[in-house]
Amino acid sequence: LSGGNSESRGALVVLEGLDRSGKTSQSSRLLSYLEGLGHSAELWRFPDRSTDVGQMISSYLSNKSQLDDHMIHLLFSANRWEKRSLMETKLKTGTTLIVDRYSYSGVAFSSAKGLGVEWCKAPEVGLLSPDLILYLDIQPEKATERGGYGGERYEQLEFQKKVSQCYQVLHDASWKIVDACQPMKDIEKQLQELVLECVMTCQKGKPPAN
Ligand code: DGP
Ligand code: NA
Ligand code: NA
Repeated sequence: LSGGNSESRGALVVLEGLDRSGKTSQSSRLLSYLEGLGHSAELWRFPDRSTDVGQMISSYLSNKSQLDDHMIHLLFSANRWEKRSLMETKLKTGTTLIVDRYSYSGVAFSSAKGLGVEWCKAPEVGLLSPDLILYLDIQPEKATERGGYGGERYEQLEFQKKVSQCYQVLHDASWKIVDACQPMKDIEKQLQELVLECVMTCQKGKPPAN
């Protein structure tokens, strides 16, 4: 059974973690894995820098523009909202989405600047809820050792320490925490098992969280 079954839907799988935690390379490995098994899957990432809003975000991240903390928070959120209906269509028609960062980055990075957590969460309400949240767990000090940061606005140890603390406050028992300091192959294996189980459950028609 595949996309033709109206009960069958794709899974919304989100990867979260600090900068340099390995989300991006693990996301593309997951995509190859699912495709290799014959599943319909796509790799998405937020911020999606290809849109007009995404370009404003990109310019802010590369320090080419300065924006009020609240405003950039809302732009990141808008960037998720502008993809919401396409996201819903893909999931409904049976495509699994592996998403590199989502609302949790929004809340963790902005609350790390001192904005209130509840204020940060508000614009995210109504976006689709993930079926699975994978957190690639790494100490901020360890992350900095990984070939250095690319020089974007948030890629600084002191700030990443705050983001790490904010993620600790955010996550609940449903998140799957994966130790990002294990050998790459071991991380890959653990992620594959978690994602495959989730994909199979969604295929069987488990109702979406919202
Ligand atoms: P990436 O393209 O995954 O390297 O993300 C770019 C940077 O933006 C990274 O430091 C994480 C941060 N970021 C991602 N999403 C959000 C968000 O919604 N709000 C804020 N404030 N920062 C975010
Ligand atoms: Na980054
Ligand atoms: Na990334």
